[in-house]
Amino acid sequence: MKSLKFIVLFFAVISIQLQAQSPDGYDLWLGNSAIEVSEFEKEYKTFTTSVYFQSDSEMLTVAEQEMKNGLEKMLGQSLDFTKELNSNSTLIVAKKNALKTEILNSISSDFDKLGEEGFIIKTIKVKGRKVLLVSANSDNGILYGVFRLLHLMRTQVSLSEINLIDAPKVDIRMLNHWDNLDRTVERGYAGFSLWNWQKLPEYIDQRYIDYARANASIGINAVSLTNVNANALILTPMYIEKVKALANVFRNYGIKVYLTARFSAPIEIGGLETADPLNASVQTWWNTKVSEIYKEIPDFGGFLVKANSEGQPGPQNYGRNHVDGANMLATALSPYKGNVIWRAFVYSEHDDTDRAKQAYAEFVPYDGRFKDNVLVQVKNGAIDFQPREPFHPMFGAMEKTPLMMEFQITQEYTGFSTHLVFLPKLFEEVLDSDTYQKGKGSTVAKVIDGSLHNNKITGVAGVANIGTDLNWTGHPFAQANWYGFGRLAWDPYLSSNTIADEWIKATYTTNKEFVEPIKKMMLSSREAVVNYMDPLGLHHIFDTGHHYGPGPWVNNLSRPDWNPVYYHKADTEGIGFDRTPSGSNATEQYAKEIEKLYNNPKTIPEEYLLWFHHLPWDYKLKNGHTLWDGIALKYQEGVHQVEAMITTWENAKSFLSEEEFNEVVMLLKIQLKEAKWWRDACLLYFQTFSQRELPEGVEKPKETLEYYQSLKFPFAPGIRPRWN
Ligand code: BDP
Repeated sequence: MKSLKFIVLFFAVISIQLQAQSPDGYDLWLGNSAIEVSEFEKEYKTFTTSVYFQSDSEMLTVAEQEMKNGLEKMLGQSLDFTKELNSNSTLIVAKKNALKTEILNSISSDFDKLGEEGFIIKTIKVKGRKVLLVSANSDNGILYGVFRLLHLMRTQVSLSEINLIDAPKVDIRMLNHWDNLDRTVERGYAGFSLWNWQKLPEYIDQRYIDYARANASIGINAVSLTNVNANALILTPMYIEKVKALANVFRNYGIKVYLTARFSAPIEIGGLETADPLNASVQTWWNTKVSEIYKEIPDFGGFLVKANSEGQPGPQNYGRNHVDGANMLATALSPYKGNVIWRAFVYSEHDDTDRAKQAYAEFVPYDGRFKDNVLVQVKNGAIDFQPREPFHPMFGAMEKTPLMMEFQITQEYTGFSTHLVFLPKLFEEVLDSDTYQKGKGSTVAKVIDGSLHNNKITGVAGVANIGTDLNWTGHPFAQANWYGFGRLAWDPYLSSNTIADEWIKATYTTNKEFVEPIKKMMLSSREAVVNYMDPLGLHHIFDTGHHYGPGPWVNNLSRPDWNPVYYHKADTEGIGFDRTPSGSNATEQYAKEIEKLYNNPKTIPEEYLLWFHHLPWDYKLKNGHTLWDGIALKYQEGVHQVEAMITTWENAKSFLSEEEFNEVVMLLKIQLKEAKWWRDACLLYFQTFSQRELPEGVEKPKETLEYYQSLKFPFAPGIRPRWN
């Protein structure tokens, strides 16, 4: 009998564990199922015996529904939500203004730390009874508190003594969708655009709601819907109505909508002859356009603008500058408290100085001249979202301009949605970098959250990796990059370790035997991709156009700085881009401390070596290897790291459903094949210059260089379309 009971219990536990997973990945880290049986189950059930939820606004009604659904699914029982706060309440979710004095007295000072979006989750004593309280100053804060509470339970955190006060450190936490109106997604590897323009505004796809819920759960509060390579049609009444329908869905989840503004829109859809920002009729056109938008979308966020960059129109077409352009749009938006997010991703075909220096040269002289509602959006590095880049020198150079970080969540240069690469590790590295702008400790995170320069407005943007794929992001582990981006935008000081831990527990299981090795695999995956694509500071050696696979040999594109040979500069002497005073002197754009460190190959961190130095093939690395051997061994190490990832995943099989297991195993096997491709293609090509044998331990390439050079991928996803 006893053993029968045990067997029944054993299967009950197993079945609950299996249920806890969502094999198709649609539910993301939010889960949609019962939580694992745990030591805290009783505690959670006690706290949720009688729930009071203040739901006197649309957003709070949505939050209440989220909470009820979430709790009931997790706890596997229906719950009693009351309309009255009474002496039986075990969980109270209410804003400060709805709390009784007896509760308020014990926590009132906490509210000062919450601002508009923060929340408190705390166990308090009411008449000798333990009560769990979720509170905030605003509806938004409650919404975030609700999602955090659900997350804490899903990841099995004890609530019995909880005292969590959390508020975002950054104002605008934004996804940039590079989605075209025909639903293709530039650099998108997870299907088509979520925005079904054809059926909008009438048809509201459930995915819009699920998308908004996922974003709110990690604190994302802004989305720009359209490609930075913009189409002016989005600003016409027909599309504004569709945008309004999306904004109506997102509003209840605390998300504001932004649009990309094509600078030449006054000509293309306005019938003007010019888009000159200093022309009065152009300013009037934008003023009117903005007022039309706000009439429909009163909380419209503003415009994201790519101007005079890669062929996009901009103020320079009229002999004006970035300040003229940004301030003109800022003037139109400022009566409505809208913002201009002006991108600094510029490099010119008429400028033959090092591309890495151009954005700094173009923008830093304008520091202090932008209007208050302008943020300048800067990519994390000075070239273009490479697997590793030193931080962009603009982050240490503009005191009077709010600089918004632009990360790329979509994996344009890190193996598309095919490779498992945990990007928060990259984001963290950038945020932790010290600019030395105001002495030691002036990290990029402090520039971004405004604490270094006391900025009035702050922001972080990530180029989205989301599409119509059933699991949203293509690779199941690419969900962790969306998740991690949101968490870091909320708190740029979070560690990638914490983020990986949270994500694994919420998405799969809290079982240590699974969590620890998988976390290790995720945390090492970013270094793996650097090793098998771009070791020791190599960069931009991707094949043309699609950026899928290696193309270090490409040398025939119309602009020098589009060619990989421009970046690695390999010759019979050596390899690397000299950015010291003997070369382009890009190092002078950094603070003295860094400049000195980076100018010397002996003191520069070796991961940036060939970014800043052209060195002989026999140059001795810190580990005693020659540069040639070191490069080859790094490529090989990257391959080994992917092999280890496969072993880790295979060992975790018992925790996964068959679909979950198989999907990732197949992807990892492609990743391994492609890591070898990168290694072999790059080493064969660089060997034509180094004229040296591969060192011991590096596998011999299976194909010839000519073979790798002959590979073509005309239909690789995400290729930049000819949009105009
Ligand atoms: C590059 C992409 C290109 C984008 C551009 C940008 O290859 O598709 O349009 O950045 O950020 O990374 O504007």
